[in-house]
Amino acid sequence: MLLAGTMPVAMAQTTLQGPMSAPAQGTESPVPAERVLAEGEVRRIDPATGRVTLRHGEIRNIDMPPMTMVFRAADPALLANLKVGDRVRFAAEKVGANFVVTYVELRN
Ligand SMILES: [Cu+2]
Repeated sequence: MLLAGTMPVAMAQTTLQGPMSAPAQGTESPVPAERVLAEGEVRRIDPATGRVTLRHGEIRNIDMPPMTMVFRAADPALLANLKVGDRVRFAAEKVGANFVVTYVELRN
């Protein structure tokens, strides 16, 4: 996987998100331009099903107003360090009929 030729390219792309990213770029990248983080509070965790209930603020990338709802975790490991009452910042995406948490970090 660690081909010497591909590594610098991947790294360069991640650093190009700022002022330089706009004009020349086409539609080639399947990766979202930026990760939009929403704020939330953990209300319930169900490790067995990989689901987490969050009371969340506005989630701009999926046009969702604040509410309390259940998300599926993209990876159960995302829930491993969480406990009820934790305040978090997270990223969510709509996948089919489900809303999926793709990233979580604790917020103090
Ligand atoms: Cu919601």
